[in-house]
Amino acid sequence: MTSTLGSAPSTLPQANESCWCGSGRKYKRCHKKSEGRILQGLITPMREVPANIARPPYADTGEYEAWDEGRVKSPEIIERMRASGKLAGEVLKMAGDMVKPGVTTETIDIAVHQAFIDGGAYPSTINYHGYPKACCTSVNEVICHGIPDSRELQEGDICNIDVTGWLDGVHGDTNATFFVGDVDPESQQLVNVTEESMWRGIEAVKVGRPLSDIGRAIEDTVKPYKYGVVRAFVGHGIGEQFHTDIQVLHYYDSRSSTIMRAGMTFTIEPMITLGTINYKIWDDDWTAVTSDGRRTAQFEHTLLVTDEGPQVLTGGPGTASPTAPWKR
Ligand code: EYL
Ligand code: CO
Ligand code: CO
Repeated sequence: MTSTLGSAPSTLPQANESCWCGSGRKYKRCHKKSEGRILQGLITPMREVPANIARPPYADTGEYEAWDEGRVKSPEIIERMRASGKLAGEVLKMAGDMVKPGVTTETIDIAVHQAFIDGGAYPSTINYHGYPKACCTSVNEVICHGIPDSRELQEGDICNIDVTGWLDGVHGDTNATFFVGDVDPESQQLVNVTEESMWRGIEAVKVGRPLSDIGRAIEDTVKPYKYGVVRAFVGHGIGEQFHTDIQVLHYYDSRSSTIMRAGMTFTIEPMITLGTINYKIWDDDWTAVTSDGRRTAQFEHTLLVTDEGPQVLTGGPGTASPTAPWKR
Protein backbone atom coordinates (compact mmCIF):
# COMPACT_ATOMS: atom_id res chain seq x y z
CA MET A 1 0.00 0.00 0.00
CA THR A 2 1.44 3.36 -0.96
CA SER A 3 0.27 6.68 0.40
CA THR A 4 -1.15 9.07 -2.15
CA LEU A 5 -1.54 11.82 0.43
CA GLY A 6 0.99 14.47 1.24
CA SER A 7 3.58 15.85 -1.13
CA ALA A 8 7.20 15.08 -1.80
CA PRO A 9 9.90 16.89 0.19
CA SER A 10 12.24 19.20 -1.71
CA THR A 11 15.15 16.76 -1.20
CA LEU A 12 14.19 13.35 -2.55
CA PRO A 13 15.62 10.02 -1.28
CA GLN A 14 18.05 7.89 -3.29
CA ALA A 15 16.37 5.06 -5.23
CA ASN A 16 17.20 2.41 -2.58
CA GLU A 17 16.42 4.54 0.47
CA SER A 18 13.01 4.33 2.08
CA CYS A 19 10.29 6.43 0.55
CA TRP A 20 9.52 9.88 1.96
CA CYS A 21 5.85 8.93 2.39
CA GLY A 22 6.48 6.57 5.31
CA SER A 23 5.29 3.41 3.58
CA GLY A 24 8.51 1.61 4.57
CA ARG A 25 9.09 0.65 0.92
CA LYS A 26 12.15 1.59 -1.07
CA TYR A 27 11.67 4.95 -2.79
CA LYS A 28 12.14 3.33 -6.25
CA ARG A 29 9.32 0.87 -5.48
CA CYS A 30 7.02 3.57 -4.15
CA HIS A 31 6.69 7.25 -5.19
CA LYS A 32 9.72 7.53 -7.51
CA LYS A 33 7.69 6.30 -10.50
CA SER A 34 5.27 9.21 -10.38
CA GLU A 35 7.58 11.97 -9.18
CA GLY A 36 7.98 14.71 -11.76
CA ARG A 37 4.94 13.48 -13.69
CA ILE A 38 1.74 15.37 -13.98
CA LEU A 39 -1.27 14.38 -11.95
CA GLN A 40 -4.77 14.50 -13.38
CA GLY A 41 -7.14 16.96 -11.70
CA LEU A 42 -10.90 16.75 -11.48
CA ILE A 43 -12.94 16.61 -14.67
CA THR A 44 -16.32 18.34 -14.78
CA PRO A 45 -19.29 16.88 -16.71
CA MET A 46 -19.73 17.56 -20.44
CA ARG A 47 -20.97 21.11 -21.08
CA GLU A 48 -24.06 21.87 -23.15
CA VAL A 49 -23.95 23.40 -26.59
CA PRO A 50 -26.93 25.77 -27.17
CA ALA A 51 -29.78 24.50 -29.34
CA ASN A 52 -29.22 27.19 -31.99
CA ILE A 53 -25.84 25.63 -32.89
CA ALA A 54 -26.12 22.88 -35.55
CA ARG A 55 -24.86 19.51 -34.30
CA PRO A 56 -22.74 16.94 -36.16
CA PRO A 57 -24.19 13.40 -36.49
CA TYR A 58 -22.32 11.99 -33.47
CA ALA A 59 -23.20 14.82 -31.06
CA ASP A 60 -26.18 13.14 -29.39
CA THR A 61 -25.05 9.51 -29.25
CA GLY A 62 -21.25 9.64 -29.38
CA GLU A 63 -21.40 7.24 -32.33
CA TYR A 64 -22.10 7.42 -36.02
CA GLU A 65 -21.62 5.55 -39.26
CA ALA A 66 -18.66 6.90 -41.20
CA TRP A 67 -19.47 7.44 -44.85
CA ASP A 68 -17.40 7.56 -47.99
CA GLU A 69 -16.51 11.22 -48.42
CA GLY A 70 -14.64 12.16 -51.60
CA ARG A 71 -10.95 12.79 -51.08
CA VAL A 72 -10.97 15.74 -53.50
CA LYS A 73 -13.29 18.43 -52.17
CA SER A 74 -15.57 20.57 -54.33
CA PRO A 75 -14.85 24.33 -54.51
CA GLU A 76 -18.00 24.87 -52.46
CA ILE A 77 -16.82 22.59 -49.63
CA ILE A 78 -13.36 24.17 -49.76
CA GLU A 79 -14.89 27.62 -49.25
CA ARG A 80 -16.71 26.35 -46.16
CA MET A 81 -13.50 24.69 -44.90
CA ARG A 82 -11.68 28.02 -45.21
CA ALA A 83 -14.20 29.66 -42.91
CA SER A 84 -14.19 26.76 -40.45
CA GLY A 85 -10.38 26.61 -40.46
CA LYS A 86 -10.09 30.36 -39.92
CA LEU A 87 -12.34 30.17 -36.87
CA ALA A 88 -10.35 27.25 -35.41
CA GLY A 89 -7.14 29.24 -35.90
CA GLU A 90 -8.63 32.22 -34.09
CA VAL A 91 -9.88 30.05 -31.22
CA LEU A 92 -6.43 28.46 -30.83
CA LYS A 93 -4.80 31.90 -30.74
CA MET A 94 -7.24 33.02 -28.02
CA ALA A 95 -6.63 29.83 -26.00
CA GLY A 96 -2.85 30.15 -26.30
CA ASP A 97 -3.01 33.71 -24.99
CA MET A 98 -4.62 32.35 -21.79
CA VAL A 99 -1.71 30.03 -21.00
CA LYS A 100 0.07 31.17 -17.84
CA PRO A 101 0.95 29.77 -14.40
CA GLY A 102 -2.08 29.21 -12.17
CA VAL A 103 -4.63 28.90 -14.98
CA THR A 104 -6.45 25.56 -15.07
CA THR A 105 -6.92 23.67 -18.32
CA GLU A 106 -10.64 23.59 -17.44
CA THR A 107 -10.68 27.42 -17.59
CA ILE A 108 -9.09 27.28 -21.05
CA ASP A 109 -11.64 24.66 -22.14
CA ILE A 110 -14.57 26.83 -21.04
CA ALA A 111 -13.19 29.72 -23.11
CA VAL A 112 -12.66 27.47 -26.16
CA HIS A 113 -16.19 26.09 -25.79
CA GLN A 114 -17.67 29.60 -25.71
CA ALA A 115 -15.47 30.92 -28.54
CA PHE A 116 -16.63 28.19 -30.92
CA ILE A 117 -20.26 28.86 -29.97
CA ASP A 118 -19.77 32.61 -30.43
CA GLY A 119 -18.38 31.84 -33.89
CA GLY A 120 -21.47 29.73 -34.70
CA ALA A 121 -19.59 26.40 -34.51
CA TYR A 122 -20.03 23.16 -32.59
CA PRO A 123 -16.80 22.22 -30.70
CA SER A 124 -16.09 19.03 -32.69
CA THR A 125 -14.53 16.99 -29.90
CA ILE A 126 -17.61 17.14 -27.64
CA ASN A 127 -19.00 13.59 -27.55
CA TYR A 128 -16.76 12.53 -30.44
CA HIS A 129 -16.42 8.83 -29.51
CA GLY A 130 -17.67 10.06 -26.12
CA TYR A 131 -14.86 12.59 -25.54
CA PRO A 132 -16.17 15.07 -22.94
CA LYS A 133 -14.55 18.45 -23.67
CA ALA A 134 -14.26 21.23 -26.28
CA CYS A 135 -10.51 20.80 -26.68
CA CYS A 136 -7.60 18.58 -25.68
CA THR A 137 -4.96 19.98 -23.31
CA SER A 138 -1.79 17.89 -23.22
CA VAL A 139 0.81 18.94 -20.65
CA ASN A 140 4.50 17.87 -20.50
CA GLU A 141 4.61 14.06 -21.00
CA VAL A 142 1.04 13.91 -22.33
CA ILE A 143 1.35 13.09 -26.04
CA CYS A 144 -2.25 13.94 -27.00
CA HIS A 145 -5.93 13.74 -25.97
CA GLY A 146 -5.36 15.14 -22.47
CA ILE A 147 -8.71 16.10 -20.94
CA PRO A 148 -9.01 19.64 -19.53
CA ASP A 149 -9.29 19.45 -15.73
CA SER A 150 -8.77 21.35 -12.46
CA ARG A 151 -4.95 21.13 -12.55
CA GLU A 152 -3.32 24.57 -12.58
CA LEU A 153 -0.61 25.10 -15.17
CA GLN A 154 2.78 25.48 -13.48
CA GLU A 155 5.74 27.68 -14.38
CA GLY A 156 7.98 25.58 -16.65
CA ASP A 157 5.20 23.36 -18.07
CA ILE A 158 4.62 23.00 -21.78
CA CYS A 159 0.95 22.77 -22.76
CA ASN A 160 -0.51 21.70 -26.10
CA ILE A 161 -4.02 22.89 -26.92
CA ASP A 162 -5.85 21.08 -29.74
CA VAL A 163 -9.07 22.67 -31.01
CA THR A 164 -11.51 21.54 -33.69
CA GLY A 165 -14.72 23.27 -34.70
CA TRP A 166 -17.60 22.18 -36.94
CA LEU A 167 -18.85 25.25 -38.82
CA ASP A 168 -21.34 25.14 -41.69
CA GLY A 169 -20.98 21.34 -41.94
CA VAL A 170 -17.17 21.05 -42.03
CA HIS A 171 -14.36 20.64 -39.49
CA GLY A 172 -11.21 22.71 -38.95
CA ASP A 173 -8.52 21.15 -36.71
CA THR A 174 -5.39 22.84 -35.34
CA ASN A 175 -3.10 22.68 -32.32
CA ALA A 176 0.04 24.23 -30.88
CA THR A 177 2.28 23.78 -27.85
CA PHE A 178 2.67 26.79 -25.57
CA PHE A 179 5.22 27.68 -22.88
CA VAL A 180 3.97 28.26 -19.34
CA GLY A 181 6.19 31.10 -18.10
CA ASP A 182 9.91 30.31 -18.26
CA VAL A 183 10.65 26.87 -19.68
CA ASP A 184 13.95 24.96 -19.54
CA PRO A 185 16.12 25.12 -22.70
CA GLU A 186 15.70 21.41 -23.50
CA SER A 187 11.91 21.79 -23.61
CA GLN A 188 12.16 25.03 -25.59
CA GLN A 189 14.24 23.28 -28.23
CA LEU A 190 11.81 20.34 -28.34
CA VAL A 191 8.87 22.68 -28.94
CA ASN A 192 10.69 24.81 -31.54
CA VAL A 193 11.97 21.80 -33.50
CA THR A 194 8.51 20.19 -33.36
CA GLU A 195 6.98 23.32 -34.93
CA GLU A 196 9.73 23.38 -37.54
CA SER A 197 9.03 19.71 -38.36
CA MET A 198 5.36 20.53 -38.98
CA TRP A 199 6.32 23.34 -41.38
CA ARG A 200 8.81 21.10 -43.18
CA GLY A 201 6.03 18.54 -43.53
CA ILE A 202 3.72 21.23 -44.92
CA GLU A 203 6.41 22.32 -47.40
CA ALA A 204 6.49 18.73 -48.71
CA VAL A 205 2.81 18.93 -49.78
CA LYS A 206 2.90 18.79 -53.59
CA VAL A 207 0.48 17.60 -56.26
CA GLY A 208 1.67 14.34 -57.79
CA ARG A 209 3.88 13.35 -54.84
CA PRO A 210 3.09 10.54 -52.36
CA LEU A 211 2.00 11.30 -48.79
CA SER A 212 5.20 9.56 -47.62
CA ASP A 213 7.14 12.73 -48.56
CA ILE A 214 5.52 14.44 -45.57
CA GLY A 215 6.68 11.87 -43.03
CA ARG A 216 10.15 11.86 -44.52
CA ALA A 217 10.44 15.65 -44.21
CA ILE A 218 9.32 15.53 -40.56
CA GLU A 219 11.70 12.70 -39.71
CA ASP A 220 14.63 14.44 -41.46
CA THR A 221 13.95 17.61 -39.46
CA VAL A 222 14.10 15.97 -36.02
CA LYS A 223 16.83 13.40 -36.78
CA PRO A 224 19.81 15.67 -35.84
CA TYR A 225 18.30 16.08 -32.36
CA LYS A 226 17.75 12.33 -31.85
CA TYR A 227 14.12 12.99 -30.95
CA GLY A 228 11.39 10.37 -31.32
CA VAL A 229 8.56 10.59 -33.88
CA VAL A 230 5.36 9.13 -32.41
CA ARG A 231 3.87 6.47 -34.68
CA ALA A 232 0.69 5.57 -32.83
CA PHE A 233 -1.20 8.77 -33.75
CA VAL A 234 -1.33 10.14 -37.28
CA GLY A 235 -2.64 13.06 -39.31
CA HIS A 236 -5.94 12.50 -41.07
CA GLY A 237 -8.19 13.46 -43.93
CA ILE A 238 -10.77 16.00 -42.79
CA GLY A 239 -13.85 17.68 -44.23
CA GLU A 240 -17.50 16.96 -43.51
CA GLN A 241 -16.11 14.29 -41.16
CA PHE A 242 -13.51 14.91 -38.43
CA HIS A 243 -11.54 11.92 -39.69
CA THR A 244 -11.68 10.45 -43.19
CA ASP A 245 -9.79 7.52 -44.68
CA ILE A 246 -6.59 9.42 -45.53
CA GLN A 247 -3.80 8.76 -43.02
CA VAL A 248 -0.81 11.09 -42.82
CA LEU A 249 2.13 9.35 -41.17
CA HIS A 250 4.71 11.59 -39.50
CA TYR A 251 7.54 9.14 -40.28
CA TYR A 252 8.71 7.66 -43.57
CA ASP A 253 6.93 4.53 -44.79
CA SER A 254 7.09 3.55 -48.46
CA ARG A 255 3.58 2.09 -48.15
CA SER A 256 2.19 5.59 -47.64
CA SER A 257 1.86 5.80 -51.41
CA THR A 258 -1.37 7.78 -51.86
CA ILE A 259 -0.67 10.51 -54.40
CA MET A 260 -1.56 14.06 -53.36
CA ARG A 261 -4.12 15.71 -55.62
CA ALA A 262 -5.44 19.27 -55.79
CA GLY A 263 -8.50 19.61 -53.56
CA MET A 264 -7.43 17.10 -50.91
CA THR A 265 -7.69 18.29 -47.31
CA PHE A 266 -5.86 16.69 -44.41
CA THR A 267 -4.02 17.52 -41.21
CA ILE A 268 -0.32 17.32 -40.43
CA GLU A 269 0.20 17.01 -36.66
CA PRO A 270 3.57 15.56 -35.64
CA MET A 271 4.09 14.48 -32.03
CA ILE A 272 7.81 14.58 -31.18
CA THR A 273 9.41 13.18 -28.00
CA LEU A 274 12.62 13.81 -26.05
CA GLY A 275 12.83 10.09 -25.27
CA THR A 276 10.81 7.00 -26.11
CA ILE A 277 7.92 6.96 -28.58
CA ASN A 278 6.21 4.22 -26.56
CA TYR A 279 3.03 5.33 -24.86
CA LYS A 280 0.54 4.38 -22.20
CA ILE A 281 -3.10 5.36 -21.87
CA TRP A 282 -4.28 6.57 -18.47
CA ASP A 283 -7.22 4.89 -16.75
CA ASP A 284 -9.47 7.64 -18.16
CA ASP A 285 -9.12 5.74 -21.50
CA TRP A 286 -8.20 8.97 -23.37
CA THR A 287 -4.95 10.51 -22.15
CA ALA A 288 -1.85 9.22 -23.99
CA VAL A 289 1.46 9.72 -22.15
CA THR A 290 5.04 8.78 -22.98
CA SER A 291 5.92 5.56 -21.18
CA ASP A 292 9.20 7.04 -19.89
CA GLY A 293 7.52 10.19 -18.58
CA ARG A 294 9.71 12.46 -20.71
CA ARG A 295 8.25 15.47 -22.51
CA THR A 296 6.60 15.58 -25.91
CA ALA A 297 5.32 18.41 -28.13
CA GLN A 298 2.91 18.73 -31.06
CA PHE A 299 1.73 21.24 -33.68
CA GLU A 300 -1.13 20.79 -36.16
CA HIS A 301 -2.67 22.54 -39.14
CA THR A 302 -5.44 21.62 -41.57
CA LEU A 303 -4.09 21.83 -45.14
CA LEU A 304 -5.52 22.12 -48.64
CA VAL A 305 -3.50 20.73 -51.56
CA THR A 306 -3.45 23.10 -54.56
CA ASP A 307 -1.54 23.11 -57.85
CA GLU A 308 0.44 26.03 -56.43
CA GLY A 309 1.35 24.11 -53.25
CA PRO A 310 -0.11 23.76 -49.75
CA GLN A 311 -2.61 26.22 -48.29
CA VAL A 312 -2.93 26.39 -44.51
CA LEU A 313 -6.66 26.55 -43.76
CA THR A 314 -6.20 27.02 -40.00
CA GLY A 315 -3.60 29.82 -40.24
CA GLY A 316 -4.03 33.52 -39.67
CA PRO A 317 -2.57 36.30 -37.53
CA GLY A 318 -1.06 34.99 -34.32
CA THR A 319 -1.65 31.31 -35.06
CA ALA A 320 1.23 28.88 -35.44
CA SER A 321 3.00 30.51 -38.37
CA PRO A 322 6.46 30.78 -39.87
CA THR A 323 8.08 33.40 -37.68
CA ALA A 324 11.17 31.76 -36.14
CA PRO A 325 14.62 32.51 -37.65
CA TRP A 326 14.99 29.24 -39.59
CA LYS A 327 11.68 30.01 -41.33
CA ARG A 328 13.27 32.99 -43.15
C1 EYL B 1 -11.32 12.26 -29.38
C2 EYL B 1 -11.23 9.81 -29.60
C3 EYL B 1 -9.54 8.51 -28.52
C4 EYL B 1 -9.05 14.15 -31.43
C5 EYL B 1 -8.21 14.13 -32.54
C6 EYL B 1 -10.27 14.47 -29.59
C7 EYL B 1 -9.57 10.89 -28.29
C8 EYL B 1 -8.99 9.66 -28.01
C9 EYL B 1 -10.66 8.57 -29.33
C10 EYL B 1 -8.06 12.95 -33.21
C11 EYL B 1 -8.77 11.81 -32.79
C12 EYL B 1 -9.40 15.09 -30.47
O1 EYL B 1 -7.68 16.46 -32.63
C13 EYL B 1 -7.50 15.35 -33.02
N1 EYL B 1 -6.58 15.22 -33.91
O2 EYL B 1 -5.86 16.30 -34.23
N2 EYL B 1 -9.60 11.83 -31.75
C14 EYL B 1 -9.71 12.99 -31.08
N3 EYL B 1 -10.45 13.21 -29.99
C15 EYL B 1 -10.69 10.96 -29.08
CO1 CO C 1 -6.40 18.28 -33.52
CO1 CO D 1 -6.24 16.20 -36.06
